[in-house]
Amino acid sequence: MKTDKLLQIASKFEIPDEIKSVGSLGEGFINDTFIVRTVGDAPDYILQRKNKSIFPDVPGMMENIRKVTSHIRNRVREAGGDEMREVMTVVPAKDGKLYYEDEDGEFWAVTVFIPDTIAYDRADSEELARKGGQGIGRFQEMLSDFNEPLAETIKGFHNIRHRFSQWDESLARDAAGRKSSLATEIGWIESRRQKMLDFWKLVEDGVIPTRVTHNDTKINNILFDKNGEVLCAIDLDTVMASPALNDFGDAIRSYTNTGAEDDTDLGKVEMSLPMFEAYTDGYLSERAKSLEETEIEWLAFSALYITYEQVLRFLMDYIDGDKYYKIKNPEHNLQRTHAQYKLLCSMESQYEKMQGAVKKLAEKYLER
Ligand code: GN1
Ligand code: MG
Repeated sequence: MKTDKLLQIASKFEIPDEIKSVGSLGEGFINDTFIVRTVGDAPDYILQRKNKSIFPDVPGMMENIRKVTSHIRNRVREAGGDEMREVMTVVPAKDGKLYYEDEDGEFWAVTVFIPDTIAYDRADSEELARKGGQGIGRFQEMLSDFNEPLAETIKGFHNIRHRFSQWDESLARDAAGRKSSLATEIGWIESRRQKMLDFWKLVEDGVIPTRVTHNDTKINNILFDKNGEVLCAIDLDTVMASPALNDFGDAIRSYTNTGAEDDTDLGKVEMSLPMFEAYTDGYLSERAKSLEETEIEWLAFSALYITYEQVLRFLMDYIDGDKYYKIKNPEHNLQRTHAQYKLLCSMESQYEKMQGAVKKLAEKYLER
């Protein structure tokens, strides 16, 4: 993307300081992210082109983010925290909207860049996993009294019944002609279909409550400070109503993986039980008293659920001809499928131990 064009887009936002440069940042799978550097000591900014084929209602999404960040900002202020570092700050466009739509119909948004932070791609210590769990626990806790309506930014995002309807259509279309070579992988999905639907039924029936959650809690969506403390959750595009369990499960999917999300060396991919225990410890230290008993009962299962969903989503995108996730090679979505399936199997084989750890840690914080 041309610098001139990026500078022109940045100039549409309420950035009071003189802009020095705009450069690419990070490796998100969905949006395109840039950093806007300003002169002197003034803050820098994050400029994002939101992926409108994935987010059909960017104005609604930005309104969600505004509501949630202003709620969290109040909580941070009440607690005497630093409201420019412990929550994201949305910068509106000069016309007052929370986004700018360019002449090509692309949607852009700006937030304040928080300096001196670390975003990890992988958890390298139990301490980090514990802090990460506390961070998401605190995020959920701060939103526990949030009661404004939120737009559903992606329909049925963690709803496996909805995912299966997409999956069935995708298989019927076989858009890239890849289905016939994927009998084994498709079997992985089908053999667990009923079990996953049975779990989701508990959500549909209200046995497991729906709350306001982040929905994309992989480790690099949390900012840590230089002392190893969690500052805030970023990438709030998917903040919406969902079971709290999904944030836990998605975090476990990334914090506990001893390999990479797309590792081609499957021997490296396992779920680390000590990392599971550490994350769960951090999470429950913040949330044990607020969660319902059924949520605690299904906490360990949520890791299997979200990892399974991720296998399905990567495989479905491969079958669709790679339309959703950015890929680095033609087989990337299949590699991701295999690596996430290996992780799922590792979780399944340790499931009883995971349940035992949750029970023990919940008792610790509930002093039962
Ligand atoms: C995407 O945007 P990013 O890279 O944080 C995806 C998540 C997946 C994740 C897999 C909106 O997250 O749901 O779990 O990739 N986000 C969306 O790494 O689909
Ligand atoms: Mg992200």
